[in-house]
Amino acid sequence: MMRGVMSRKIPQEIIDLFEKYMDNNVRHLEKKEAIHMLRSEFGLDEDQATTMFDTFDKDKNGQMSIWEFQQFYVCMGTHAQEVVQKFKEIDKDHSGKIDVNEAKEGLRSLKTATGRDLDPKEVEFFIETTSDEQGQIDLGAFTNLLYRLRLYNAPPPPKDVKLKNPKANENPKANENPKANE
Ligand SMILES: [Ca+2]
Ligand SMILES: [Ca+2]
Repeated sequence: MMRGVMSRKIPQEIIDLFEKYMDNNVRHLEKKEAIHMLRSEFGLDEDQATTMFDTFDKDKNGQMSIWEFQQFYVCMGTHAQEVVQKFKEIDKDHSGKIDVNEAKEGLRSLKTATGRDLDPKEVEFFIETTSDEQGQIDLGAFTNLLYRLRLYNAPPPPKDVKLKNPKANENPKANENPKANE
């Protein structure tokens, strides 16, 4: 019973860092303090820190709670600046969001956990699973994408594998294999 409680505890390094910027014993930072923290601890500039704050202020109350900070820390950690830089590189027209074309181009420069390039099929998969209904990827979704990629250690898909084609069932040749009709 106690163990379950323990495992949900926030790691000490995260608490220590957060508490350096906390007033009193309230476990949240006002926007201004949070941005100050993001700048001094993670080397972000004002704009980048503001974007990060807005991205991770999940409940949009203008404060960063220690839970929100933990999310930031786990997703971005010391890579925050790198991630923002990468996002800007890929967002070629500086619209603040990555559209499908920018993503197709940009994701080719990203690596998986094992250090290989993404296969075009995987690029499509990651775009589909990351973008919003308008097919756009914002900085928050992008950080999430990079986080997933850091854990993604699957082998490259075989070259001759065909993606599932819904029309395959209409192909009469499928009936050549009797088992297909079971
Ligand atoms: Ca908040
Ligand atoms: Ca764009």
